[in-house]
Amino acid sequence: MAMAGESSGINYGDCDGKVVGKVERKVGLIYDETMCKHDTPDGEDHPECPDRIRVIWEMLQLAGVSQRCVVLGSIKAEDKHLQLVHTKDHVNLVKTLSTKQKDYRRNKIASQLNSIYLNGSSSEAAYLAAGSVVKVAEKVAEGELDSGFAIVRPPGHHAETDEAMGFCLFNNVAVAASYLLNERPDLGVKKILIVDWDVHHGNGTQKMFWKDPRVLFFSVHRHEYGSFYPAGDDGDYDMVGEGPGEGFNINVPWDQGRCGDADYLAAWDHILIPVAREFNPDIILLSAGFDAAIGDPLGGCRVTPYGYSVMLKKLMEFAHGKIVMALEGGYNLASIAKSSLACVQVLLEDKEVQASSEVYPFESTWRVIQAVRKRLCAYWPSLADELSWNLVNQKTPTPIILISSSDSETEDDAQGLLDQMSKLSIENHQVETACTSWRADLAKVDVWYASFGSNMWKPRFLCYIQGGQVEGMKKACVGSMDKSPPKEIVWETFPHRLFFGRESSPSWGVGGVGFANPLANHNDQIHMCLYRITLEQFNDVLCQENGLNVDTDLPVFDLAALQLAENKGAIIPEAVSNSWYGSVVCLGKECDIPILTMTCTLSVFEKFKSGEIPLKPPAKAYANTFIRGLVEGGRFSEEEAEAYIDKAASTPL
Ligand code: X5A
Ligand code: ZN
Repeated sequence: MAMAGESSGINYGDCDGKVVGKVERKVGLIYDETMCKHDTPDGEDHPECPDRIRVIWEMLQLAGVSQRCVVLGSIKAEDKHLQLVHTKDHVNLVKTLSTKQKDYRRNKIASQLNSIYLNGSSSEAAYLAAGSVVKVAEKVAEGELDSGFAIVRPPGHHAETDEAMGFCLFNNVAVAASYLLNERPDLGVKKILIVDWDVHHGNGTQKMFWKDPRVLFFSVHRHEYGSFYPAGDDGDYDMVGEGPGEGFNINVPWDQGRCGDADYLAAWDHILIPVAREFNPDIILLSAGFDAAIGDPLGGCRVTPYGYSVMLKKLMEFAHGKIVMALEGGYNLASIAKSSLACVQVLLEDKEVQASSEVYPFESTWRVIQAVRKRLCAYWPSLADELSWNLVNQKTPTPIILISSSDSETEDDAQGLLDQMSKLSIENHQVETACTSWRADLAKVDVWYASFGSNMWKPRFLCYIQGGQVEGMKKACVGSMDKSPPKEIVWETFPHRLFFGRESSPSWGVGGVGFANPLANHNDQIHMCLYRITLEQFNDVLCQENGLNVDTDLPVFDLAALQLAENKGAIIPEAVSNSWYGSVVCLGKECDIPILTMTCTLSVFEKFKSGEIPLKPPAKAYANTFIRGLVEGGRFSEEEAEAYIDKAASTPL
């Protein structure tokens, strides 16, 4: 097992002086097939589908994890507990749904609500979902369990005091929080931290504890200036609570999709964790939606199971690890099953979390984090310090978890199940349509991709379009989604500097990597091979050149970026801003079509110039591809090509 005691924080039972070895934590689980009966009335597909909780449960069983947990029976919530946060009318409405004789009556009710469907079993499922979260919370608060996960549906965090919305009928987590605070003073829970990592804002929960300082509500979500569901200003960072609750409501509103582990962990490290340390909760309730997961058809973000497990692990240092997870959203069956498994494994403390440093938050992430810190630092002094320049300009650790070989076998089995499950999933189809829509638009626009490096050699460049691996390449390229060859190829010379830096490249191994000076200089000459391709293909080339997956649901370099690059001469697309070729430079136009190349950013160029990053001559195999490209392209004789490369490699900047 990859498990070194020191950093894992496991209960070693050594608090009374004797080391008794690892004591497994008691983790409670509730799952009940009855909650699967809540479904669309006439069987149409809907992302919030019964299989969501089924696949999570099956995954936990298949991985042998549920067997190590305490499995509890579900239970219906009591009306008086629901009424701690909901009106009598709302509770009655949900209660009487099942007594309605006909679907059309329920359909009428549902049609008056925002994003709600109802059938004859919705009421029972809603009562079971809320009651089950209350039950797990009670057991964790009592100390009978260390932590727990209520695998429930319908979800809860959008449900408001008097209104069902956003697939939510009762606000399960809010009912549980209010139950602990108001009905069970004997349990001594005085301060509750609610963490809502569902990709949507927890508008219902926010309102229910708006003026309550006993509940610190933290929600991180896509906001996009109020355009993302549930649209409006409620999820903005200046919504901090009111009266005695002022400062006890924290929103981290992403202003773009695509956020991933690095972005979420930056919000953890620079907002949530320092605040949690000050707040010092007695228990943590987690609105655990998995719709920020990579592959989610509604969320568009890219949090991995590792990301979730690190976020959870970081929360376990508080409240003696008393954490109650309640499922909220999450609509890609494979993603939610894997993410749930990763989380339960963290609750069981059987994985060690380690940091590496390969992925960075977006620039906009730092902007949002700084705005939140500034708005809330009056209440939480630990947010007052300015984040260091180094931090916001440089890398943030990416989490990885060491998985032992025995673990990965189970994961392989689980993968098999997931493969089967994903065939049943309607979401896959939706993912595909979301991913392909931008492609159609960008496929209509042509650009020249100007290559000054190994891509001047045509067979090498074709790998980026058609996929494959040529001589000397370390690994195969997947190619572009559009495999049509370049429409035209021309050669041109530009007033930029060719130089070599860095140690090695993933495709060529050890040896310098070629760059063009991002700025023009009339004493310099760089020889370029221009391929006329579509803007869609250019995106895929840009991704492959920077080691990103081409299968992105948003373009890295869209029409707006093209416009900016044309006007300003260069732009740094956010998704590649920390990569080697992080800057897209527009060198002008040819036949009215913009000429684009990719190179290092100006700030990296400055570091080469100052010597902070050393120049490195190209390795022989790498240099040969330049020469081959220049010669086979008819630009130079072999001697001329060699002289050109030698000069670029030996002249200081
Ligand atoms: C719980 C949850 C999402 C509602 C989206 C409505 N709800 N378009 O994820
Ligand atoms: Zn959601």
